[in-house]
Amino acid sequence: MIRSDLTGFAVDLGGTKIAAARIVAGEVVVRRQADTDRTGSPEQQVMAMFEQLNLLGFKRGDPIGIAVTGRIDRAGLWHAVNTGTLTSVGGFDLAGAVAHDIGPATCSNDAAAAALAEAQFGAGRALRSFAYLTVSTGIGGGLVMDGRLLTSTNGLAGHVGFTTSISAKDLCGSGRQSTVESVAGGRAIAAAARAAGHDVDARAVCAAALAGAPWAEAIIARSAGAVAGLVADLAAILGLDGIAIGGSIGLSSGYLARVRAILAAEPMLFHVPVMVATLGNDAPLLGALAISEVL
Ligand code: BMX
Repeated sequence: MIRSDLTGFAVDLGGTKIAAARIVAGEVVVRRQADTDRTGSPEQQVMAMFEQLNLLGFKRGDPIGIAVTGRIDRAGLWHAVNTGTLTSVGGFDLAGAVAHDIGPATCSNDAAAAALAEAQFGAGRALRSFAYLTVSTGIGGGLVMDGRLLTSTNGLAGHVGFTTSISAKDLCGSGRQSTVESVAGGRAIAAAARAAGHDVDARAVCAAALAGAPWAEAIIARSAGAVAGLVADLAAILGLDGIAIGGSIGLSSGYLARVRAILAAEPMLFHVPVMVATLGNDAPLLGALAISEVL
């Protein structure tokens, strides 16, 4: 796949924001964003996608890719893994509804799409064993081995945020205890801030940590520590050549440096080059459009 061949539209529906873009010759030329209604029905989520696309000038039949938070199984059914993030999405025929309301489109997980884009056009180019991690509302991931995105029948492959962490102690919205996501993701960061008496979102906690506020530094250090542990675990499982970190928290100033510093304390064998996702917030959008060639 050549990046400049990508022309069309893409949607990235995350746990906090829904982004839509018009892509011309591999570049995002117009981008729109709105808040995700986390409690909305799946039908309402599809309508929200359609509204954003309409405003971008999308017409039925234009090439389009859709990436969403949550797993998409091989039958095209969409399920929240963390039911605290999307409260009303469980086994919905996303591919069918999109085909009916918007037009035929490939639907994929947001982090899997981003992983593919980073592997083909970004930080993972030329790496044989590559992973992408998004640190955003949740902790998502995609694994690309020998140029192939790892997929599974149930769509759970790559959901690395649902592995466990020694820094975690809470019950995750996935039903698992002590997951990486339950301590490191944006919702966990905001909850920890609330518990510390600061009713702010994860982005504000990142900014406060950067400015040196001790309460915020403690929360972000815990998140980065859990992500560094996950990186070392992935190194052990896959022998990674490199791992790119994206997502609104992962891309925030100082976050990657914290992950690298904590990873440096692990034995040498588990050190993996940790890179910034070079496509930034465009990665899931470009991947959503590119992935139709793969799935
Ligand atoms: C969660 C999970 C993943 C997703 C990841 C990042 C849900 C609803 N989401 O681990 O499918 O890839 O979050 O997504 O179960 P985001 O919401 O942070 O963009």
